[in-house]
Amino acid sequence: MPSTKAPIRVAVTGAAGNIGYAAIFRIASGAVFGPDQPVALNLIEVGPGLNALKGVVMELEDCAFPLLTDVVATGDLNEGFKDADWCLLIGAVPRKQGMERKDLLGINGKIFTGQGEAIGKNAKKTVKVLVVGNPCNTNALIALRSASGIPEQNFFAMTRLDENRAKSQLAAKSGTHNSVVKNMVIWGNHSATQYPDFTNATIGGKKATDVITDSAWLKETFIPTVQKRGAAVIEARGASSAASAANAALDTVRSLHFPTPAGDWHSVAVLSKGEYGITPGILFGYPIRTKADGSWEIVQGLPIDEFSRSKIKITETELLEERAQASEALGIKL
Ligand code: NAX
Repeated sequence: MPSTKAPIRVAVTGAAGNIGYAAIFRIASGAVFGPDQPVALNLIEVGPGLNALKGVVMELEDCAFPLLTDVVATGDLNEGFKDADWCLLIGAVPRKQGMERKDLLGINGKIFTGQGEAIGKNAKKTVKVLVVGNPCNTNALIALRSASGIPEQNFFAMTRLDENRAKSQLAAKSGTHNSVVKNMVIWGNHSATQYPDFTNATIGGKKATDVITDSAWLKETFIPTVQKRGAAVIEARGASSAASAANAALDTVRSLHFPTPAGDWHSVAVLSKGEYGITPGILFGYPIRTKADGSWEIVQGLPIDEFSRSKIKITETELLEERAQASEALGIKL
């Protein structure tokens, strides 16, 4: 019997790209919202991606997914974000050789300004927006500032891939399974300045620092391994993380849709209002708990030692620079 629930409509930009392709079939299969929740997909592409998207739509048809009620494939943002409950903003222009970060922020800034405006005009007022396309924290800030009528707490930037990478590294080092590694915060930016916080992490219910007593490894190997994991994957694969990035995007959506299990949290970047002393007005990676009513809160009161504080400062400084550079490139005050 088909479910009588109203479908959840998910808009995905860059839908024919590597991450998009790895994500949308799992959304359609029920792997994100559950086995009795119908879904509809609005797939958005540009340029040559639009042609590839025709093939993706054929493949979706060929899956005959029982939960998939509707597929819209378009290059038009108004059509693409129409009635969306969720927007996964994956498509972005990659940094090319010789391109300054400021140039990249300017180019992507224009894209995320347009997408934010179209989301404000067309999506449901309750829409939640997850930005994956890099530089994702600042792109999300630009989309948030451009989307009139959508609450600012509905904008997120993805740090979940970093969280998953960090958990996996701690599990390997401690000889445990990654499912028992919990309470991992990725503070700050999804970039090489991010701080994967081992001081608050737990392994099998114990402090990670009591299980892994090699403090030099935690400070000098673990942190850079997580920070530079994306580059290591590119080096090995000849292409950037795609399946693991799609998986992390879907983990993020699931973690924001369903209540967080007691005693744990998940990492995602949200608009800072000064929590943990961070400058307000940047999308900053925090520990988040999703409540039963679907709203979320930042976990408060975690101890931040001097080492952690110095790492958090570095990533905050980078995000403030990104905000200033994007503001300058776009000619607006973000
Ligand atoms: P691909 O180049 O494979 O795909 C990007 C797709 O987006 C292309 O099909 C392109 O036509 C489309 N596109 C570009 N501009 C668009 C626009 N304005 N509207 C709609 N579609 C548009 O890249 P992929 O490997 O899928 O990566 C996508 C983005 O994810 C990149 O910006 C990448 O840097 C970022 N990542 C973010 C991660 C994170 O943890 N936040 C990790 C993985 C990844 O590096």
